[in-house]
This record gives sequence, structure tokens and C-alpha cells, in this order.
Amino acid sequence: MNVKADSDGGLYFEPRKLKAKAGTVTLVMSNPSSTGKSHGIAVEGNGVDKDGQIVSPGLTSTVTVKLKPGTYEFYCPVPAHKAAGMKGKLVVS
Ligand SMILES: [Cu+2]
Repeated sequence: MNVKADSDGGLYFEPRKLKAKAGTVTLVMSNPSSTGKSHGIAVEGNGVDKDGQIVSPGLTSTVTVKLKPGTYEFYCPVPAHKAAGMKGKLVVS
């Protein structure tokens, strides 16, 4: 499942909503060089809380989690980025 960090430095992810089947889910976040910022990908909810690595512009961060059906949040683990809007919803069924 692929997510892209903002390519204009605006602190958001594209898309903001993801759907997955229950089981092992891997989120791959590409951080375009045009963001000019380091970003990462993390997943939290229903007892799960896992951060992928924070990567420089031009690189990719991945996180793999085992998920049950439910609603989770994915976000950027760089301090203040989540609060600024770098987050989205992951619905697992
Ligand atoms: Cu970020």
C-alpha cells in the first residue's frame, strides 16, 4: 500500500485515506525530493503503535504491522508533522 508525502512541502499525505485487508499490512511512503523535508510513516490504533524510519527527501520509509479489522491512523513521526496535518485514516476490514 503506497502513500506519498506532500510534494510541495505542505505537510500532508496523499492519499489521506487507505483501505486494507486484515493481516500483515505494509505501508510504503515515498518522500519526493521536492518536499525538502525528512518524513516517515507510522501506524497507530487498537493497541498497535509502530513507527517506520524517518527518511530524507528522495527516499522511502516503510512500516509493517499486523492489523485486525478496525480504524487506524497513519501519520508522520517527525515531531510536529502529525499535528500540522501529516496524518490519515487506514480502514482495515
Ligand atoms: Cu513529516
